[in-house]
Amino acid sequence: MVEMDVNGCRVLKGFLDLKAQQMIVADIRRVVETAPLFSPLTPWGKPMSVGMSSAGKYGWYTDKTGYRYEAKHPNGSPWPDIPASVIEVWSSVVTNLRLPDCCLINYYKKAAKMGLHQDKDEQDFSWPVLSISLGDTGVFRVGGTSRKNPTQSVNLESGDVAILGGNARLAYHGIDRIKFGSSTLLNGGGRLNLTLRVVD
Ligand code: MD3
Ligand code: FE
Repeated sequence: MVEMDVNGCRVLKGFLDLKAQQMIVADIRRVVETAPLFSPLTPWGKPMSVGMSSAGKYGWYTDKTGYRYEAKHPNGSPWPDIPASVIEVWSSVVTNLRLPDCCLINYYKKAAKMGLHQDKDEQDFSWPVLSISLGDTGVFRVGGTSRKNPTQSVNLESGDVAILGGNARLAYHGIDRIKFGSSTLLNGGGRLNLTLRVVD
């Protein structure tokens, strides 16, 4: 395991071994059977290129009304529990004093990307966000707290864990592109990213 600092983001390269990655993928497959992936509409009415769902007390959601957390999937069911295999990563890297309220599931196919943005729909920015990357490599870009600040890029590969806390918590960040076919972890390819968040 190698630890990197990318503009204040801690990236733990190779944190999860293959067995741990496979366990988490199996658990997330069960989550999306109950809470299917969907492509939320941005406030501008354009569907996101990333497939999304969530587990936990809250799920992140967007439509013409704006960005927010919701207690239910758009199908009306409560979100499934966050799998223990995923909670385990949070407890070992962040703390076991408070557990995350949301595990946002992002699924990137070949052409999916996520533009530079800040994560600020949560109530308390003193809690970090933890990210788990699975499957194909994503080219991740992170800057500062102003859109004008310079950015750095790093490849997020399968098994990498990133912790976004402190000054980096409100950094602009995004996924420029997916290196489709770079991993064999997911049948059908693509990239799965899980972000664990304390919401309220
Ligand atoms: C830096 N997801 O869901 S994870 C998101 O790979 C999101 O799917 C990306 O950005 C993905 O909001 C990036 C890494 C990440 C997550 C949260 C952050 C980086 C962050 C919050 C603050 C700064
Ligand atoms: Fe984000």
